[in-house]
Amino acid sequence: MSELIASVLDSSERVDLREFVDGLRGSDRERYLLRNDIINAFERFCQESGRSPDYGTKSFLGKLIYFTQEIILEPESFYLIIRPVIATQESYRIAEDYSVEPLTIQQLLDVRDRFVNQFHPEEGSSFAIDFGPFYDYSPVVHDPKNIGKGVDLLNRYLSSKLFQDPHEWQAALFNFLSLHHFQGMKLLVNGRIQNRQQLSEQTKRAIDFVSKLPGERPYEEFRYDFQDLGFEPGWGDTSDRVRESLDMLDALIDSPDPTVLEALLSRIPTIFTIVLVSIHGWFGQEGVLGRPDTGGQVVYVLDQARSLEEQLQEDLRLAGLDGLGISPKVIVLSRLIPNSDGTRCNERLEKIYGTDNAWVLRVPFREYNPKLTRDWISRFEIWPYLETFAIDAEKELYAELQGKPSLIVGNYSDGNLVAFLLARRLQVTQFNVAHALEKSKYLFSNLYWQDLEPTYHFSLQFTADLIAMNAADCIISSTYQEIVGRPDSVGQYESYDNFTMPSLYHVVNGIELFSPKFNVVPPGVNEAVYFPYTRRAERVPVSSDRVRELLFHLDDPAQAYGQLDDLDKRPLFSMARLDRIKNLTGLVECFGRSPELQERCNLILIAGKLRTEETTDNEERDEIEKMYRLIEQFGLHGKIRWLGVRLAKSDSGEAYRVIADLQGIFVQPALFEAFGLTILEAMISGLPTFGTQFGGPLEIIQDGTNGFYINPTNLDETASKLLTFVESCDRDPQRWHEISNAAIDRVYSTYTWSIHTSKLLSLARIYGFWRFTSEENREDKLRYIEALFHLLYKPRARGLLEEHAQR
Ligand code: UDP
Ligand code: LCN
Repeated sequence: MSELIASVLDSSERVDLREFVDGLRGSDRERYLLRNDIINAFERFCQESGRSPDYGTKSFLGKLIYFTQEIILEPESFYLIIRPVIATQESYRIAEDYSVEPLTIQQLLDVRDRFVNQFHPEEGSSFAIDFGPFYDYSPVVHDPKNIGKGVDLLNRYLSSKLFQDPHEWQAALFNFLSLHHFQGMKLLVNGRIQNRQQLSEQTKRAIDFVSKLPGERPYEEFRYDFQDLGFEPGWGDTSDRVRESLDMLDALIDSPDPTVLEALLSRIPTIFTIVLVSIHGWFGQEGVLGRPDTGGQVVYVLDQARSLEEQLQEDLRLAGLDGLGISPKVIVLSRLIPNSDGTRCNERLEKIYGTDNAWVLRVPFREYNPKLTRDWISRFEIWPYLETFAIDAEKELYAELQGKPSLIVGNYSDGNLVAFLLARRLQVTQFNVAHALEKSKYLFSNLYWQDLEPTYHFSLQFTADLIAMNAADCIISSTYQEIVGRPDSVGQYESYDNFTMPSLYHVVNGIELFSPKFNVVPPGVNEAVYFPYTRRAERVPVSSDRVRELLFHLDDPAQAYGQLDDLDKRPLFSMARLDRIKNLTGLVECFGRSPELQERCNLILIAGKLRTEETTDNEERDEIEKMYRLIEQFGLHGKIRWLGVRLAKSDSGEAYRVIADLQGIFVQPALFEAFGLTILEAMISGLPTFGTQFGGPLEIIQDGTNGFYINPTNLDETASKLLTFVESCDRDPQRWHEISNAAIDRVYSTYTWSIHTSKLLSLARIYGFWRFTSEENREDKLRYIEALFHLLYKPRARGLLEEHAQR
């Protein structure tokens, strides 16, 4: 990259760079520009200076700007933070005389501190958090495009260990297989096999034995002969399946290979009970979606719990265990909210619909401050209550499971922290799902953390994130971009690689992005609720009528604001929680600024609430006020309809379909969207979807093929993209169908829960084995993590608790 900088500086483009940077300065001598600002400014610069149309892409400067993520302007010099390839970063100081100097991470963090006036070396250096050394013992992915396929690397690594060091690693495999039992029942290998040598010999004998049996002989019929050979249940339900499994074991011992390792580990029954930790918000099955902090994560976890139970049942049947009375159990661990506002969040246990043995288990926060802890608490305020929650939850889980779970999956920063605390105490495999890392959602959230602290408490959240993501055995991400972004944008996990929390700490190596712990496993969509509008036979006409009435006609001020003047216009539809980042108000403004769009379309929004008195959430209140302001400002009466309702699940599915009946369009205008389940729901329903280009939708949608990207920070451009599509559909109705069909195909081919869960369970078994074989190596990292928890997290959490007591 330094060559590219040299090419700019050694050519006539040096003057262009000076001109561009001077233009950025404007009247401010000091400025901090992020990617979106830089790109917009450079486009403006090219236009205003009358440069040729291809200057932006062909010039050295254009190329340099393409790689530049941040520019920090100081009075005399400036800094370029460049991302030459995914997951790598370089930074340079360019002085007034155009000399160039590379910066170390530590120097860059100091520059950032200086920018916010928090660089005070005379008072001592900053506390540096560095996880780098703890990853030295584990394998790393080399090619950034393989990031997120960690399990492939892990299988290769583990099988090469078996090959290179057969004594030690076969012994590890033998110990692993001997360890398993479920509620007192021994599984897989019994005491008749004493060591790796005997395991190899007995495997061959057992293969010989089952080979002589008829293929479909049920396992129960030869269980006792098999036990004499040293093998217990778990290898298969029929002689064929048992033989297949033992063949894999035999092959793995004699000639280890990653494919066989993966196939064997994925089928041996090591997972029976799973705990999914999802704490904040209102975790329930009815009447909760759209409330603050209550959206896609609840949908994701409930659908995942159902699907996991189903897949585990199938796996245990194939392993020959269901006939022995072994059945799976899935528990969603959440928070019990005593003042439950008409929901079931005050119930300790709630069965998950459509399952045999999946439950929501709710554990209350301890009542340090009953005024607060009896009510819903914003996810930004939850931190002081989590450690004791984990302690109490552990007891409740033991009571429910009569033992410890096989796997704990955390969700979001709070759930992941609790998953870490539980997994550490119980010595269980820990998986993390981020859903949304707030660090990327709120720009400058770390640099200005002190200003934001009273509202967001990011110092606690980011510390919790660092703790949980480093402790996790495996991180499940919904997209590749969630980990390391795209060639031109930083990933959500990548943003934890290095950052400063001025005056609190410097993170010089926050997460190893090349670690095999990262795996992309996208979620699915509940296909019983969300399905294409064309499947008329599965739709219930009275429900369609009721939802249509609600969306377009119902005159009830408690539920709807605004009546539409012209019902023949094409509906633009959106549904989201009313938080700032969801940016529904941005969509209203975009619509308001485009009379042409208003000419052709109505705007219909489903957004939680209509009245500020009904909410205790700050952002929700601000957004409600802003929405009314914008409707007035742009005179949108008669053109917009805002529904403050919480739809039943089936009605929300029908809402998308009713809009699709009218050849409408779904718009997701979030300033940042980690993944975006509404995008999947809209697409599978057959709605052409315009999704934000910031975050997950960028990977779900293929622009122009099965949907479109929008830049919600550029409202006029967004309006014009919508208008172009609407006009093309008006001219040629086939255009709408083309995108609609492609959207449906995209979801069915890539985003289903059955693909998700079979992958997740396979990972749980493989990472469980890795954990078992690397136990000693992990201890040093976990001790470091505990130090951060006790010395950094807990004192701050205690401070927040005291603050709560003052309220
Ligand atoms: N949802 C809903 N009613 C609302 C708002 C949202 O039913 O008023 C549902 C929506 O159908 C989707 C989920 O909540 O299933 C939102 O998920 P998404 O991933 O889009 O966003 P999140 O709210 O998790 O940030
Ligand atoms: C949270 C979010 O903000 C969404 O982007 C995701 O789709 C949802 O969780 C489910 O992972």
